[in-house]
Order: sequence, then structure tokens, then C-alpha cells
Amino acid sequence: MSSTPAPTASPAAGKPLHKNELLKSESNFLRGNILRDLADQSTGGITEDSSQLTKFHGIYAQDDRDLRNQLRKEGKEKAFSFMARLRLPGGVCTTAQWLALDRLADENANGTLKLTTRQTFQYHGVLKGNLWATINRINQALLDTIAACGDVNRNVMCNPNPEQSELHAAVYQVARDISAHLLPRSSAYHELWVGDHLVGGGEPEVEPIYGKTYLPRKFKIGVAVPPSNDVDVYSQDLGYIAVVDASGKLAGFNVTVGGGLGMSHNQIETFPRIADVMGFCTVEQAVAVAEKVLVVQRDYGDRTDRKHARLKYTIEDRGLAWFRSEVEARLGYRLGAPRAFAFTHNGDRYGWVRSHDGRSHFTLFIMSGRVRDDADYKLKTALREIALAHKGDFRLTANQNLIIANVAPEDRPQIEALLKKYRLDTANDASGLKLNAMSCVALPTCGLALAESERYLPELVQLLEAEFEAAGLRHDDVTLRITGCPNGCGRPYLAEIGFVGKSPGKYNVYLGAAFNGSRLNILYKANLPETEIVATLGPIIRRYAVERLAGERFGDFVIRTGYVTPTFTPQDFHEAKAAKPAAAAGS
Ligand code: SRM
Ligand code: SF4
Repeated sequence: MSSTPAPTASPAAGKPLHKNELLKSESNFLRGNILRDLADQSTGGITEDSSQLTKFHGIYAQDDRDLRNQLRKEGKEKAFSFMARLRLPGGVCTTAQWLALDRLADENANGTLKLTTRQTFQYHGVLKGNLWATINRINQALLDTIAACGDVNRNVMCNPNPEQSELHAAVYQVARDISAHLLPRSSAYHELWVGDHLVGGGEPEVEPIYGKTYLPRKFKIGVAVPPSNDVDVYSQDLGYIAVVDASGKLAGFNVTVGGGLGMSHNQIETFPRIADVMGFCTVEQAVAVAEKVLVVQRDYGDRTDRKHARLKYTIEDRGLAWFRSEVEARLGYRLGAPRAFAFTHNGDRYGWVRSHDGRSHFTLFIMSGRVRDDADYKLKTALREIALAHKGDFRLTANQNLIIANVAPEDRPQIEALLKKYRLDTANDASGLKLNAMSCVALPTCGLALAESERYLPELVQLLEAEFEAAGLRHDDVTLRITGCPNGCGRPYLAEIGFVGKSPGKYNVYLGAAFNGSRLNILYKANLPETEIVATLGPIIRRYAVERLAGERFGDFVIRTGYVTPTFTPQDFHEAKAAKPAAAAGS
């Protein structure tokens, strides 16, 4: 099914390729000098070139930004460490895997497990001397970090949906098949981290789908099962919306393309974009569709400018009709007409649910997805004990939460007792705002953070939930998301209230996304200091309590009452570019 990579036909042909393109092509299929850099004991870091290549192996070079200034003053090297991200399609893992990852967090990382917005685990604070053992032990647990980062297809997301077990099994299988099909074929990962060695005179490496320069940029896929849009399908480069027939069986998918959230402050040519629905495919066609969408992007994505390299820009520049016809030409058939669907929410539903086979599933709210032990809340210990007792599986959600899935009726009392023992049973008794809140990591590990996010979320929630509570809205679900910079890792542009870090203590505030994730929010206040958040949002919350229409969501209310007006669309950008070509063409 694979196709030979065609020469790059970037829309920006004529401009020089970005330097990463040469790095990739000369890396001997993602090896580069990684081994040499790991062996270099004179530094805790690695070279910039190696740090670009280790991403393809799921590894990011970072440093502790809390210590940066002090170390600089002392003339010392940065406090380098590594972040390692797992590949976990659909977020499903076994209890044995959980236990192995839990132990590794204590022994080789900073003692925490971070559940991400793409349903996988991250380790932070892995020292260079522990990196090989960490990745190797992840593989011993029958997990890996291949392609969790880098210019490749990333972790494939999928609605965890344990209460509809047959449907879940079907969509989850599609997510796994797509993930497996789009894996890089280079043996560099196994050679570097798992101990395989290149056999002399062996077959030359080939990347049948990617070619030796891989993709222009990262590529993301998510599978949604309506009415839940928990995977925020409109934010994915490629999305699948499950279509179920009258008997409840999976009939196929509506296919979406061109979603993406990253942008840069004050650069109008970068923008979040909601995906378009491109057509319908059957279950059997889903993997081929993924491959063909990916190869069109491989061949036409912009390899000259990494800020313009995502699929969303290829589609903006060339149009959906062009894109569909390129995909269909490679498939050799036409996609079907999209089928009807409706999303109701993009958050999680908490507590116990029971599926028709009698098994129960408990969704637990985890603030920012950070699993650790605090003095008064021993979450990590609790989940370890639950993993030891639990006979089902664990599912990470796209909102950084956890589902203890597939608890047999006879085992439920024991799990309930453990939830109670560690007070996890009350975690879900939080306000509607808190239960729908999410943050990215940001400081101190993220090298791109402009402001706090994960460390500020508890305070931000407290400030705003006091306003909601005072207005009598404690139990109303309102989505709140914050990130430390405009890259969008906590999908803030799809929150009814979104905070995007501008500089320490200051945020751009966005309002008005749809509760079901189908509409982006709009900039309401730029550069708002933390100290003015309550004074700015409090009056809107109080007015919402009094003036909202029956069932009206906060995001819809702020638009109807004129706090924000949808003003900017990618189309506006094109018009601006046509009017002012020089200004819009920058960077
Ligand atoms: Fe992200 C870069 C963390 C989901 C858009 N993201 C980063 C890095 C690796 C910073 C860096 O490049 O040096 C962050 C590491 C921080 C740390 O210390 O852990 C980081 N991103 C995360 C995670 C861990 C946030 C979280 O708290 O859960 C999420 C990991 C997901 C995963 O398991 O794979 C995460 N990142 C996202 C999402 C949401 C999603 O995919 O659903 C987005 C927006 C969607 C999108 O891609 O359009 C996102 N991350 C970015 C971008 C902007 C990409 C762009 O098109 O402009 C960057 C920066 C970049 O790529 O240059 C980035
Ligand atoms: Fe870092 Fe920005 Fe992503 Fe937050 S949104 S993790 S600050 S890159």
C-alpha cells in the first residue's frame, strides 16, 4: 500500500529548505550523532542537531528553567535533563505496564508521571546517564517512545469509550492499525535504545512512506466517537469521526483534515485552524486514507518555513477541493459524502459508568494530568495500589484524566475501597469549571514557555470558581484551558475560556469556543495581568448567571452578548496577505 516519496513540491519552491531538512536527510535515518553525544560525559546535554533527531525517538532535551539564571550567573552549565514521551495509541495500557512506568518514574525521572493531552505518558527530569536505561526499560514493559515527537505521525488518539466495549474495540483497532502503519521503518530506534545492532551487509534502510526527510512537520491523528469530541477532532491534522449504523456497529468514518492549533504571538500568518470534513471512508479504507493524506502532506507541505509547514497551511494555501482530489487520486477511488453526526462536548464524564456486559469503569479527574504524591493527596501511591489490585486496564483520556476500565462486578468493592482510602473518590466532587480545566506543562521544563501554566492552574481555577460559585454556577460545566505560550499544547483555543501565556504573569484571554469543540475562541483581552483576571471575567460570569438563555453555554453566551465577535478567520489572513504581501510574508 505504501508509495515512494515524490520530490518535494512545496508551495514555497524557490525558497531554501529549512536546515532541519538537510539534517534529516543526512542523519542516516535518524541516527545522526546521537550515540556520540550520549557518550560525551563532559556535558549533561546533547548538541542541537542531536536534540532535533532524538525527538523522533520520543526524547526532548530540556533544562530546569527555574535554575537557569542562577546557573548562568555562576558560570555553570544549564541543569540539563530529558523529557521522554511514550507512544500509546488510544491511551490504553495494562496494569503491569502502569506498575513498570510508576517504578521507572521514581528510579530514573522526577518521581512523577505526566498524562498528556494526547493520551500518553511523559517522564520529566531524566538525566543523560539514565536516558538509555529509561527508554530500554520502557521497551521491556512492551511500550515504546518511537515517533512520539518529531516530523512524523504522533500518538494516535482515540475516544476511550469503555462503556461501549464492542464499538471501542472496533475504533481502537483502527487507531492501532493506523499508528502501526505510519511508524517509521528505520531500525535506528531499536539499534540505539533496545540493543539491536545493525547487521553488517544487511539490507539498506528504506522509509517506504516517509522517505529520508520524513514529513515537513509533526502530524497528528485522532479518532472521535460522537457524541463525545474528547479528542478535539477539529484540532487534528487528520481526524476520524466514527459513524455507527442502526445496529450500533461501526460503519466507517467521516474524515477531517487540516486542523491545528499552534500559532505565534503577533504573527498573523500563523493561526489555529478548525479541520474541514473531507468525506467518508469505510473501516477497511481508514488506514489507506491515513497514508494518502500523510503522503500528500509529505509532498506538498512547506519545507522552507517550519511555522508554515503543518497540513493546515497546505490546505489553506491550496484549498480543500485540491487536497481531496490529490488524496483520491492516490487512493484510486473517491471518498463518500460525509454522514450526519453531532458532538455534545469535548470534556470527560466522571465517576462510574457500567457497560451492558456488567463491567464498570471509573473516570478520575487528575489536575493537569500530573500523577504524583503530595503531602495530603497520595495519588501516585493510590494508583499503584489500584494497579496491583485491578484486573482490567487503564485508559488515559485526551483531557489528561484516567479511566480505571473494565472492573468486574465482583472486583468493584475492592477498587471502591481503594478510591476511598486515598480520597480519590472525592476528586470528582470538584466544581464544573475545575473538572473541565486543563493546562499544558510549561515551566520549569518546557523550553518554549513564556508564562506559568501547570503550576498556575490550581490558583486560576480557585479564582474563577469562586466567581462561578458566587453566581450560583458551581456545578455548571465550563471549559477552561491555559497554556504557557501560544503553541496550544493544552488546546486553549478550543476552550470557552482560554488563557495563553504572553510573559511572566500575563496572559492573552480568549473567550467563546463551543462547548463541543467545534468553534475556536476569540481574543478578548491581550496581556492581562494575573491581578486583573477576576475584575475582568467576574462581571461576565455574573451576567451569564442572570441573562443566559435556557441551556445556553458560556461560550455561546459571550458571543451572543457581544463580548467577542468572531473576527479573524484564515480567509482574513489571505485577504491581508493579498493586500500587504510583504508584511504577511515574514518569518
Ligand atoms: Fe505540545 C511543543 C508539551 C500537546 C502544539 N509541546 C511542545 C514541547 C515539546 C516544547 C518544545 O518543543 O520544546 C512541550 C514539552 C513540555 C514539557 O516539558 O513536557 C510540549 N504538547 C505538550 C504536552 C505534554 C502538553 C500537556 O501538558 O499534555 C502534550 C503532549 C502530547 C503528546 O502526548 O504527544 C502536547 N502540543 C500538544 C497539542 C495538543 C494536541 O496535540 O492535541 C498541540 C496543539 C495541536 C497542534 O499540534 O496543532 C501542541 N507543541 C505544540 C507546538 C506548536 C505546533 C505548531 O504547529 O505550531 C509546539 C512547538 C513546535 O512544535 O514547534 C509544541
Ligand atoms: Fe510549552 Fe507552550 Fe506547549 Fe505549554 S503550550 S507545553 S508552554 S510549548
